[in-house]
This record gives sequence, C-alpha cells and structure tokens, in this order.
Amino acid sequence: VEAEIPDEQKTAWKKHSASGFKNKEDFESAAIRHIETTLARSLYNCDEGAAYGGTALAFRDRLIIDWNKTQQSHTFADQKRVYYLSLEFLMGRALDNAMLNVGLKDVARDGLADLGFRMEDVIGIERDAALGNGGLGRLAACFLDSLASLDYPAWGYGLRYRYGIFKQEIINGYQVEVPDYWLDFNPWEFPRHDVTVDIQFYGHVRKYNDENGRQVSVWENGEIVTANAYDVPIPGYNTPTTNNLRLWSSKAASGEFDFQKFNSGEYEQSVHDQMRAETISAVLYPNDNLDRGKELRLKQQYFWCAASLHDIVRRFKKSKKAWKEFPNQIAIQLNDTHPTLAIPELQRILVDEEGLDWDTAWSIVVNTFGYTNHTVMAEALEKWSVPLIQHLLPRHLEIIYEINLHFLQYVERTFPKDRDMLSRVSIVEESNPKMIRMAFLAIVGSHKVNGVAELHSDLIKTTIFKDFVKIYGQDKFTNVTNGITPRRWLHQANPKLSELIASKLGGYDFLKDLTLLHKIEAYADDKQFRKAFQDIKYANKTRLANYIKDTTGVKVNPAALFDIQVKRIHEYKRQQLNIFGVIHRYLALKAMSPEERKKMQPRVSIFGGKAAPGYWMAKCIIHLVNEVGRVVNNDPEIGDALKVIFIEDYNVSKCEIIAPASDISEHISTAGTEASGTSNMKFVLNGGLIIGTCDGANIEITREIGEDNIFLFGNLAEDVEDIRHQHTYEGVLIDDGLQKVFDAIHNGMFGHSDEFSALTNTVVNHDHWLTSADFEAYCKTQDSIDVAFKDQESWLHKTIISVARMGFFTADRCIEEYAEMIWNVEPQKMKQNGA
Ligand code: GPU
Repeated sequence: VEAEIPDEQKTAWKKHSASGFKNKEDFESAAIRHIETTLARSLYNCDEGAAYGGTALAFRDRLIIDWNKTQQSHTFADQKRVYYLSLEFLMGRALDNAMLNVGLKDVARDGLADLGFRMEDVIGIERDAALGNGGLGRLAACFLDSLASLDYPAWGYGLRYRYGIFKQEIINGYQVEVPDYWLDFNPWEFPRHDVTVDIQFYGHVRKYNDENGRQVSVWENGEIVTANAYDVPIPGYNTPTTNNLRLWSSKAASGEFDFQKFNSGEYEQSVHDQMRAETISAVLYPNDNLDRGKELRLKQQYFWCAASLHDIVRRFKKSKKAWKEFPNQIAIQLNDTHPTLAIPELQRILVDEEGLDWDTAWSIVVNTFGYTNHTVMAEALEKWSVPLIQHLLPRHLEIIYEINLHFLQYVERTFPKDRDMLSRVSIVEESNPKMIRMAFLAIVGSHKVNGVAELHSDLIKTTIFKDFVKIYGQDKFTNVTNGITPRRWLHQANPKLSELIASKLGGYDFLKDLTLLHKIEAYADDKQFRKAFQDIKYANKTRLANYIKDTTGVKVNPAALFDIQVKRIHEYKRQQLNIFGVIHRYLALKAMSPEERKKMQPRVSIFGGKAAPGYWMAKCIIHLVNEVGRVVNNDPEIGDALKVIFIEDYNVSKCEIIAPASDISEHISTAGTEASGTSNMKFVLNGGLIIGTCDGANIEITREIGEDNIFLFGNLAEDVEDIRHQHTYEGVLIDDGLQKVFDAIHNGMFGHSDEFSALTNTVVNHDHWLTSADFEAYCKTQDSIDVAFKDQESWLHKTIISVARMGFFTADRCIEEYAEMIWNVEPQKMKQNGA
C-alpha cells in the first residue's frame, strides 16, 4: 500500500504530519488551542471543566497519533491478533491513566499550574466510563491495559451503552438508582462514521439447492439495525503501542428513517422505529452474577457479536489469505458466555455466506475461540429459551441444533449407550420451554476453556463441566488466575508508595515486571523504609477519612483500624456476615465499662457497593448497614471505638482512593462461590491485610504471601454441600452470638424489625450461604485482628512482606499465560517512530 502513494503526496503529508507534545510549552499550547477552538472558551471563562476538556483533548491527540502508527504497524506486520469480546469494560477514568502511561503527568501538572489549576481537581472532573457491573468488567479493562503495555496486537470489542451502570444514591438509608448518562462530553472516543455494519433480526430461513445440488440456507426478510463503530484508544505503559477498543452503537438502518413514511404521514412511526433501534445499545443490564433471560439482552448480545465478527472477517478477507489461515491469524476470547453467539455466527458466515463445507468451517470456529468461565453458580449460568432464539435468530437456532447433533453423535460414539450422559451434556435442555445452555455451546465451540483461579478451575472440572472433561480430556480445560494492572492499581492509585518502591528498586521497571517487587522484602526491617511505608498508609487513610467527612459528614479517626468491604452486594459475598459481626461488636462494646471500652482497638467498618435494582435481599443488606451506621455513629458512649460507614456509589475512581487506605479488607464469600475476586489483590498490593475465606484467589494469595500474613477462617468448599444438606434435614443451628444479634434487630435497635426480617429469616430457614455456620469463626478472627493490629511493628512487617510477594497477581502475567496457552500470539514491538 505504501508504495502506491506518489512521493509528492508523501512529502506534503510528512511535512505537516502531527506529532505529540513532549514538554510543558507544547502541552500548554495544545491545551489552550483546544480550550479556545474545540471548546470555544476564553481565558475569562475557562473553568475546571474546560481545563479538563483541554487537557483531555491534548492527550487524546497524542494517543491518536500513536494509535494510527500502531494500527498501521500491526497491519503491515500481518501477525496473529487477539480480539477480546466482552459485554462489559469497566474502564473508570481515562485522563490520569493516559498521562501516566505516556509518561507526561508531571509535564501536564506544571502546565496546568501555569494556567491556574490543580491536577487533582482537573482529574476529578472526569466521569467514570462505567460500562460494567463489577469484577468481570474490570478484569476486561485490566486486560486491555496489559495487552497494550506488553505490545500485543489486540482489540477489545464491546457495546457503547448510552447509560452505564446506574449511579447509586442513598436516601433515608435506602439505595435509589439514578441513570448514568455519561456521554454528554466524552473526549476519549472517535466516532467512525464510515464503519457501519447492518445487523439482521427476526425474518425466516429459505432453503434451496444450488447448481451442484448443495442445500443453501438464506436468512431473509428480517429487521435491519445498523451498528456504528466508536473507537477508544488504549495506551500501553511506557510503549508507543496504542491498541483499540471498538464499541458498537445501534441506529436505525439508514433506509429505515425513510421519506416514504414521512410523506405518507407516518412520521411518528418512523421516529418510533428509530428509537426502537437505538434501544439496543441504550443501557447496561445491572445484574452481576445473575442471568435474567430478557429478550433485549439477547438482542444486545447478537448485535454486538455479529458486528464484531463482521469487522474481524472483513479485515481478514482484505489479507486475501485462505480460510484455513483464519485461526492462525485470529484468536477470539469470549469473556464469559455473553458472546457465545459469536460461535454460531462465525459458522453461519463460513457456511452460508462463504460456501465452506460444515466440517471445514467448524474446525476453523473451534480453533479460533477460547472461553473464560467466571462462575459455578447455577443462577448465573446463561440459558436462552428456544422459542426466543427461534423468533429472533431463526438461522442461528438451526445451526445450534446442528452443532449439537454433531456433538452428541461424537459423544455417543465415545460413550455408547450412556443415554444419561447424552441428556446431561446436550446443548439443548429438554425442559419446557427448551433452553439453550450457553456454557455448553461455548465449550463445544472453543479449543480451550479456562477458569479464573486454581480452586475455581478445579471446581468447574469436577462439578458443572465434569462430563465435558470425560469427553474432551483434561487438556481442553485450564486455569489462568486473574490479575490486576499495577499501573492503575499501584502507580496511579498510590503514587507515593510507587515512588517509595521505585526509590529502592532504582526505577519503575517493576510496573512492567511486578515480580521485581520481591526485592523490597529486604527492606522489611529497614527503619527508614518502614517509617516511610507507614506514613504513606496513614496519609492514604487520611485522604479517605477526608472523603468520608466530605460525603457523609461523619468524622473518622485515621489512626483507627480501617476495615473495608467494597464490592457488588450479593448474598454469596456475605456482606450480611460482616454487618452482623459489626452489630455483635457493638453489643459487646455496649456491655463494657467505659474503662474497658477505652482499651478496645478503635475500628472503622467501611462498606460500599451496588445492589442490582431487582435484588431485594441485597437492598435489605444496604439498608441494614446504613441503619446500623446511623445508630452506632450517633451513640455518644461509643465514640471512636466503632464507626460504620456506607460509601455511596462505589465505582472504579472511588476504589482508587479506597484500596490504598485499608488495614484490613474483607473477602468472605461462602467457600466455593467467588470464582477469583480481584479487589483482594488490589488491597494487598497497597499494603493492607485480608480477612478471607478459603475461596477464589485468596488461596493463591495465601500461598504467595504466607499464611502468617492473612486471616483465614470458615468452612471449606468441600464441606459446604454437606452442611447445606444438614440444614435441609436437621434445620439450621443458629450460633449463640448471632442469636443475640438477631434479638437486637428484632427488638428494633436499628429501626422497625420488619425491614430486616427477610434477612434474618433466610438464615434461620435455610442459611444457604452458611452465615451462621461461619459466624463464630468470623468473629474470633476479627478479634485476633484487633490483637495483631495492636502490635504495629509486626503488622507493618506483615504488610511490607505481603506487598513484596504480590508480583504473581499482575494482569501482565495473565496475558502472557493466555497468549501462550490459549491464543498462540506473540507481541509486536513497534519501532519508536511507528511503522
Ligand atoms: N463475575 Br459470572 C462478575 O463480576 N460478574 C459476573 O456476572 C460473573 C462473574 C466475577 C466473579 O464473581 C469474580 O469472582 C471474578 O474475580 C471476576 O468475575 C473476574 O473473573
């Protein structure tokens, strides 16, 4: 392509080609130019919002220059690429990340100071890009950061929701959901008006025989919706590589808003059609770890899969390679089962549109896809009703049936006469109505299936996917323990700690090879280092205390033990165990004499997290936390001994303030239910210890940092089923301490007890989540934490050692494992000057 452009054009282009700023002068010039011309502001009406806008646009210019070079270089290099399909990308803010990744935050800080602004205020203007619910979406965001930082040629594909996860307000102690309209000013996206894909829904399948007597299927007469591409540049840390996140937005197909309807007086109908089409990408479903089977959600899934695959196939076809090269050029990773329709969609493209025979097409499909599972809980495993798919995607249903037929024939050959096995593993569940089991389809259509922590990957092999291990063998199933990006979660969230570490390690190389952290273990007894480390923790706690004061009015003492649990509110994550434990502590404090109380370790119990709008029990937990806070925080007898805080609207940018400020954080899911957890990693990396169950990545964290440095408690995954059986046949045994807590609630200590009866009744009736069975161990462990925290010298030692041993949990290690075991792709380092 390069050779075809005449020299004169190249010269003119190169003379004026944009280049990024490198110093303060050029930054100021770029920012002011944007403030004046792009934002139409002047010196006299440049507020913080405009300063943010100008700064963001100046950095966007820089990113897009590197983006162009990266894309060009990846096209020329013609190497295998990775596509990460995720319905959620919980990105948070982009400016701070962009400044740090391109290494120009200090330059921008000085420039902004010249213009009369403070960096922290400017950064704070940006709204989070909150296109996700929780861990699954944040993992996708961390993976994008690592893919770019390690120079992998990779794109993310997602949906451009007009409304991300709702904003949470707490009104009178109850959660209220407010829509998150985040797009009114978003400088980080580039609309690609020329990149559109028409997506079909409904219609029917027509069959005919072609001239060779081959049966051909045509899916026709459906409704068409257009997908528009919006590109978000993803800068790597300390590399020119800038990858792409392509988000699709839905619009009525251009023909749809037509003048015929307008002229025939159907204007309203035409506007209605337009709005119906736009509804597809309008809103993120706010459920975490729950499948609700809504038609619009299925439409979202197909719309996004079909647009992404069309884009990928279009790019492949430009290379003029043979179809059998497809899996050598392209790896597609499915983030949970949400993108599973990509499997029948690729098969449809290859067979119906490109005329490949079924088996050739299917081997391409299987070799292209990898599937990551994120849960073993039945309520979160996706199923779609056959009538719904029949109606919306008639050709895909046929293809799914045919995939199942081939699969079941294979199973029957391998395990003759095992009828039970056939019905157990069938992609089609023989229920009424019949259901398509998406996880099974994802397994059958992928060459690798992975879980997200060791225990979880073992559990999927021995429980929900057991039969598939028999059918395909062990090798198809693997583990990639989750990780987090140390750029955002250490360097950005905790710049002082990052700086301290860099001062001992002789630079910031550890941000790209986190195992280098082990070298700070040598400083665990170094007086100066320890003092600096401790001061940083205190400053971070003070920062959070100020935030709490500003937002809730409650004054908390930064010298108290900060005990934090922030994550989606879910019964399996057991915030109820935490708040019952807090009440237990409160009752104990109330029973003490003032002298005794004085001797107790002061504690601040901090909660944060959203409940899905339809999840009553989770909302009940939020209400209880807020009511307990109201009572405890206003109890003059208690004072600093205990404070209970609920942080409203927990999100990524708030986590950046919260994660560096913990002494203890809670990861206390019922054993066997939390696939991995990733906030556990964030807290330890920032010098906090953990109270946790033997679940998810807690187990590997323990192995890495040592069992003396973590507070584990509770029943083990292998015993949970038996205990639940006991509950069913012998009733639930309510722990004595927990009974006192329930009595206090019933007596109205925290407001009308009816408000909380669902919460206490579920424990008494079934206790599916083992709240009572684990209560005593939980409280005892909390008491031992008080004792341990009193010995500040030894506590400090534990936290430093733990940070030093967290190298394994970088998302960079995950990406390298995926690249080697699942994708078979290599990094593609660019020359500094681009292509
Ligand atoms: N996860 Br399934 C979500 O955040 N949402 C979901 O719908 C499902 C899983 C989480 C897991 O709960 C968490 O344990 C894990 O660390 C995370 O995915 C990333 O793998």
